[in-house]
Amino acid sequence: MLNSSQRRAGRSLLIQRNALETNDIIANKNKALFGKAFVMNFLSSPGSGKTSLLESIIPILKSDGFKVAVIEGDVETDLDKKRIDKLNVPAYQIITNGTCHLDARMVSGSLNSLDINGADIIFIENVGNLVCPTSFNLGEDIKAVVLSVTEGDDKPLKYPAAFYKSKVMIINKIDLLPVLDSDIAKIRENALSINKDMVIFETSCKNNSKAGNTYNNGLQDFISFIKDNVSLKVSVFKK
Ligand SMILES: Nc1nc2c(ncn2[C@@H]2O[C@H](COP(=O)(O)OP(=O)(O)OP(=O)(O)O)[C@@H](O)[C@H]2O)c(=O)[nH]1
Ligand SMILES: [Mg+2]
Repeated sequence: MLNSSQRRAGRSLLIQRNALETNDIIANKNKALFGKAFVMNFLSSPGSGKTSLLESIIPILKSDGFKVAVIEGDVETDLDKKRIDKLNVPAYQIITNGTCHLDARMVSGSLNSLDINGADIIFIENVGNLVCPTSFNLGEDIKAVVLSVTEGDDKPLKYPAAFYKSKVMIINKIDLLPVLDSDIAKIRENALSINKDMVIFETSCKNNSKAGNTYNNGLQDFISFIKDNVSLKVSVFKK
């Protein structure tokens, strides 16, 4: 016989399971609406560089002829959308009013206003948080986790779901490595111990050429990965 707190815990688990099942149903509808567009859902801690990555890669994708749209998620502001607006691509800001993640219903609502007609790529920037966003499928093709080198080598071990569920990891802010004791090899090793198939890129969104730095900023490799996935999505969509 269950006591009252066990019954309460059971009810709460049931509610959570129903919420996730409902979320999955809406996510599948989103996926259908996304059509042939390749959709990437960016997860990360606050400030790892999700918006900066978009600012760095979208102009290149645009000039290569790709049609891009962006769905921004933020707890409180539309500051990120304002940054994306400067790139002249369709963008929509979801403000969650305190909720720590995007869910499929919020993304579904954004599709009433956002022009995704003919889009090749839709980027979704989730709320900065390495925990809650991992539980909610939005209808994306892949999740991409961004980890900046300032956050510490141990983060894949401490927040495993974000790394387990992401097909790709972008290790960002590599321009800062000379002033940190961060170990890229350790970040890679820890991430691969959680997800052995993870594709990993090392990037910098800062143009330090004036400072005489000669590192490869890694963005071209990441862009090639996105383009390959656009082609793959189109070929699967045609079948
Ligand atoms: N040095 C360096 N700074 C970076 C890099 N990428 C982003 N930044 C800086 O990091 C800060 C946060 O970048 P954002 O792009 O706003 O990060 P975000 O992940 O979108 O942040 P939230 O949306 O608040 O979660 C800004 O001051 C950026 O200029 C990088 O590659 N190198
Ligand atoms: Mg941002």
